[in-house]
Amino acid sequence: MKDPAMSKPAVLVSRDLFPEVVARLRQHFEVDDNPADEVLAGEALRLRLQHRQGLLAAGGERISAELLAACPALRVVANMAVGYNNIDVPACTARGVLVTNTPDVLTETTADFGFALMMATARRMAEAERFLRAGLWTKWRYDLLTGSDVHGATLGILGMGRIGQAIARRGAAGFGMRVVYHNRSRLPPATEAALGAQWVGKAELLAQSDHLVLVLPYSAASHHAIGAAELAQMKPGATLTNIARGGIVDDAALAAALRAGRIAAAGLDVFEGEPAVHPELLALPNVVLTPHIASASLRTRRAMADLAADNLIAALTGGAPPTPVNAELLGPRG
Ligand code: 8YV
Repeated sequence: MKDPAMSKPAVLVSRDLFPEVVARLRQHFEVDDNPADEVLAGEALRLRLQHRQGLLAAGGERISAELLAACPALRVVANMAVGYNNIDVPACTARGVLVTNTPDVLTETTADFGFALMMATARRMAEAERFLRAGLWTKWRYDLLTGSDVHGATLGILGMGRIGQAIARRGAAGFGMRVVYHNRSRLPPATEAALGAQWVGKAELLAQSDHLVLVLPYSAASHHAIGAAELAQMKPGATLTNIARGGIVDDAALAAALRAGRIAAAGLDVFEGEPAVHPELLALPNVVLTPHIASASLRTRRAMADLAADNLIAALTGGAPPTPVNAELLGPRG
């Protein structure tokens, strides 16, 4: 019989992942992986996670207090994402379960995508491509698919963390945009000056932005931060881009505003109830839709997987996890 004291910790890798990363984990752990890439939730997740010490949560699995209660051996949840609204962090902390995330490695890639989605939205690129592929391009017209300018326009950013700041830099330095932002905590004046960004109240942000980009974390407080009332305060020709989380925008209210021409267009990488997409959004021409891929460059996804693995390995082998969320569980360091 195996001596349990000698056996490796057992971990679950919730979704199919880079084989090299799974192989590295196997050097340290008994790994239950998921090459079939089955989406694990509810009972299926509970059965796979029960009796395991670690989870590499690669697909935004929901980690609830109820699941934690059913998995008393669990010591660490390494989330392969910077956002961790899928995890009940206070419940994890109460049970001594360390939570880690993957900040920094995805900042520039995600900012690239946010800027690209905003540009595609302003310049109607998805609509233009559909038009061409449908064989509708038969002649030049002065107003064919005319959009709104990005250069020189006012870029509004709601949420000014690492990714928001990286988008601000692109707008100010690369496109001569005036950058306004709203965030609960204001940046230090020197950081604002370096970014060329000005703090404004939320109402001013809505009223002044030509292109509003959402980059704030999802929480009960940010649920429907953009709903009918907020959309009504935006400029009629404005665009709205959401690369943050579904649920920050009221998708039904957005669809109504787009249908009514209340704002010009929207670019959405995240949705309420994704991967389902509100049917009215799917039917509208003036919305660019992408399947939650803002961090999806191959290099960045590999860096995210590596960082999640580093966190899992450190947490279960007595090391210092590089990016803890509930760092208070680690006690004083250094
Ligand atoms: C992830 C993300 O791909 O990091 C995040 O918060 O939204 C994405 O980079 C996604 O969360 C995977 O579950």
